Amino acid sequence: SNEPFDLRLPTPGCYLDPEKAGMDSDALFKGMTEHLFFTLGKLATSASPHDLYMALSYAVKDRLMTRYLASQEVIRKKPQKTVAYLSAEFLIGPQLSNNLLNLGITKEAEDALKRFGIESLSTILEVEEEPGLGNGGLGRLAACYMESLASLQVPAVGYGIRYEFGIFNQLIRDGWQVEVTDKWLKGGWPWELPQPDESCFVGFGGRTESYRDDKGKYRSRWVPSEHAIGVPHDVPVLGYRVNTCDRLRLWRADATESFDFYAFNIGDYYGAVEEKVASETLSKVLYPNDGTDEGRRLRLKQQHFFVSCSLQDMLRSLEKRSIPVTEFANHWTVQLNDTHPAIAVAELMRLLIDQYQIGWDKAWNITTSSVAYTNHTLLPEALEKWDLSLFSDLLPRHLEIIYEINWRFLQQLRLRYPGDDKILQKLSIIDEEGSKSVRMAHLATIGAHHINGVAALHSDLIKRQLLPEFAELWPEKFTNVTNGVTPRRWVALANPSLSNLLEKEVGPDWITNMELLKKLENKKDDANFLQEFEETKLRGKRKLASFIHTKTGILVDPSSLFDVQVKRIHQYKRQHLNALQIIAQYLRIKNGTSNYKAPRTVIFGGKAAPGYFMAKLIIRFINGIADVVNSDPDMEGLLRVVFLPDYNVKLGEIVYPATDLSEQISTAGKEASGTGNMKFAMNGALTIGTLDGANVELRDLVKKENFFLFGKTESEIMHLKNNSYSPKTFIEKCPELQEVIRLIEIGHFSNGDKELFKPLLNSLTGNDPFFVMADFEDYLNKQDEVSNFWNNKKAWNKMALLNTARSGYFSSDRSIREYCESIWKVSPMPVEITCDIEEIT
Ligand code: B1H
Repeated sequence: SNEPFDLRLPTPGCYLDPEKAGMDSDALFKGMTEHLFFTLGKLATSASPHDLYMALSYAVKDRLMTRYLASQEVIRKKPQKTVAYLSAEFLIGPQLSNNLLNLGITKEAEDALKRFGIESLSTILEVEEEPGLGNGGLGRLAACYMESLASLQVPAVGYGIRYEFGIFNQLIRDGWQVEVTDKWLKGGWPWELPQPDESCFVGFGGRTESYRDDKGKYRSRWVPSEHAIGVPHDVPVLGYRVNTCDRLRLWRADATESFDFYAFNIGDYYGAVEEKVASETLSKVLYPNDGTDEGRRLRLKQQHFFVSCSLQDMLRSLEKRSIPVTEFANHWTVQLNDTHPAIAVAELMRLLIDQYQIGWDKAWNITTSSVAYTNHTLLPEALEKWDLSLFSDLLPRHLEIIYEINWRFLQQLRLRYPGDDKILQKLSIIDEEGSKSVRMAHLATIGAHHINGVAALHSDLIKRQLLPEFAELWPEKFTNVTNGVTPRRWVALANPSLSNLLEKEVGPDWITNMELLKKLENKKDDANFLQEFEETKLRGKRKLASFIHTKTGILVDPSSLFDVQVKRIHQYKRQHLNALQIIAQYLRIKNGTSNYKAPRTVIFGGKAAPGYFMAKLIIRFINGIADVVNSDPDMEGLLRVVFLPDYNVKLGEIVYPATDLSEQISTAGKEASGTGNMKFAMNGALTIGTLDGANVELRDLVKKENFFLFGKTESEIMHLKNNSYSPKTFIEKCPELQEVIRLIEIGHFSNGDKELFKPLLNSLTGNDPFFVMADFEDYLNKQDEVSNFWNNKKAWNKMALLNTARSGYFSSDRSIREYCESIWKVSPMPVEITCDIEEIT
């Protein structure tokens, strides 16, 4: 057409209107308009949902900046101890909804969106790509902790890696898991602030040499053969309705030189870019193993890369404020999220000694006063060990330092246990058996002032089984901090209808003081209230049902019992125990012996490590069962089985509010804590579970009559193990189990293929390493009890309500307070903001 094109520019908005501080819907609308136009180069008239997501996100990020800068200023002006949370994983999930909630401008954003013709915020939230920078519980815990730190107004930095590719996306093809690269940055990610001026150099390889310093003293120094540059990308982490905005500082690896000019000059163009390619692979991809240490060279490089950048960054922050580095421990408390960053012990020593010329004893004192270590697993396959040859190849100076730490430590042991060489061998950082290796858990334990487990049982097992001699040596170092999850994401955001009800009942403060939910106990016999409570659950179930239908084509009935197991697929988590139980129920329905007046929808979700054959076979097994069950008319209205592909944070937000029964069925003694159990309970699900990890504490809190307990205890499992456990004896005692096994054997769930599930059956009937057969019968009986309870809706709702009411302990605010008081010795530091922009510029 010949209509003249209107070229008037949108007027820039004011982000610091003293009255509204830019938080009203007009200002948001203006901010979005500007970002659409200037940042994204789009016209409002043709903007896609993704464009609008980007525009709104940029406008919201703008509104974080005052708090973000003010929070850093506070520390600069009035130095105070800051938490450095070092973690190879931060599974932060979608950012937009969380920032809107914490800023308190969700409603304003909805109004602004309406002016672009978008009626529901969810249309925009749905297109957000989540950064999958973690495997599972450990990475998600780090994210919950950062959110609680900010909400509690504690100065903190989360240090990690900006993986270009996060945890793979999972597809299900013919029942099998297929992994697809997670290109989360492809559409642009509006939440990060690259800070190239604060980049750091990191060395690798090469050799050490000795030299004489100006005082004539012999010293050692490292001459690396390779370098990379770490470029920090900061993600603001705003607390709930406070001014504290902490940050995640994620390092991206760059090459030191884009070209090797020598190679370039002699005409080797491809060789010239090779080094660049090699160093950029450093932050390329997250290792997807979740609990198996592969001992890969690139993984050790990643660990040293982000740890070195982070420690240099902390030391530099002292220099910038003219604080002597000897004061390090008064300004930084460094938490190691498992041993993945444990090289920090050696790297901090190296930086202090080699770069800052501080003597050994002083450096050791600084290191051990600032570093603490959280252990997250007892599983031997997850305990990191590095081959000595690989280690000395990559980090020769660190190995020298580790030898010195070890020598001094062993001297101490020799005094305490004269002539006991066994204990020296057992506790040494260097494992001398076979091909020698460096034990990272020992390095972390020796270098840390505190070691904590993540649930009471787990912390106890660390002392009794994992590191008993260390615990005897330093009893004061060992402690427990039971995990927690943030109620902002896992209740307020995920479950708005429950949140409204909670607010109506106990007031809005439950979001920051979950113990207030105890007041709900008064309502446990109030039929009307229980009805309303059930209604919130139904809303969640309808939403999940529609999601399931869209993603899998399976129709499920929202009034059936939603029985859910979502978590990484692992043999110790025993998804196959759940699967076997489904087969037993299927058989009962087939035989007409079922007590299933209680229709069930059993839902699974979770990724398997790409190289973990058994875990992948378990996914195939579940899908085989789902195919048979869902296509059998006899199962209609009684049983449905769903495997939800690509379980992640976003999907979790749909699943937790929709669950009636939470499956927490790991072999006792194997799950360090579990955190899904907490999210389910807060959202009013009942748990069927073993006495493992945090289940123990959950059951104590909600009281035993509100928890479906089954299975052998940790000590019973130990007893079986030490008395040549034989699964056969349990199978022989249980005819129903024999039937289940026979049905699998004849290929009933594999289109007649008798080979497909043989490895799984062989494992279960052979040595059954996770005691599935030993717990089967008890589990099946407990599931019957669950079904009976389900038919008494009033009793069920009461139990569910009591779970929500009593789950406040599992708020990550409580966990973080414990870390602050007993390990970090830091206190909150409120951030004041005036609307005078001069103040902060
Ligand atoms: C947990 C891991 C883990 N424990 C190695 N250990 C990894 C180990 O990629 N790796 O190399 C990744 C992850 N993750 C989990 O931590 C525990 O199994 C859970 O029980 C616990 O709740 C969670 C948080 O503490």
